Amino acid sequence: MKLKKETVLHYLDFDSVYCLLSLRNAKILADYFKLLDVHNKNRMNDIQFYHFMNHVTDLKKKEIMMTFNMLDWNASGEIGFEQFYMLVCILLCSEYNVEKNFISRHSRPVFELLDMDGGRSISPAEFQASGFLFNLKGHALSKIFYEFDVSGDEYLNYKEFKMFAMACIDMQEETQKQRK
Ligand SMILES: [Ca+2]
Ligand SMILES: [Ca+2]
Repeated sequence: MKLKKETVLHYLDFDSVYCLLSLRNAKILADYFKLLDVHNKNRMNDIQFYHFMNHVTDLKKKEIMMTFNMLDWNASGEIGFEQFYMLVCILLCSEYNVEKNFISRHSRPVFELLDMDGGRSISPAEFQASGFLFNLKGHALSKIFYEFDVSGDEYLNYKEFKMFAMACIDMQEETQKQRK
């Protein structure tokens, strides 16, 4: 996943260590969310979401809709600002190549995001399907999965996922070294 050039998101001041926006910038994003929220419901539906994502990212329709379904975990057909905020932080992480930082800093919300069926564990299919959000691909993904599935039941529970999230700190440092 990549952000398109010169989107509104590029004007936000992003803390790439904590993978969060400053309070002031979170407020700016909240105002932006209100602008997109043409129905004045404090919510965003899948169509609005599609247009926003299509405008700022290179994701295909299928991936955009999958992202929406992940964020809309209770299948209400809408997402709120909290989910939108998290999504924007993930988008900015991919822009600054700190996706793994995000996973390590926010392991609980990421776990819940990836656990699409809400079964409190991540299946290989869920892990594979959501890899595009964090720019984790194919072979590397399944290698990671089986490395951290310590119990060998072909699911990552939160404890196992947390170990992966912690290992992400080292993986992030590796990535940064390679980029230098
Ligand atoms: Ca699951
Ligand atoms: Ca397991």
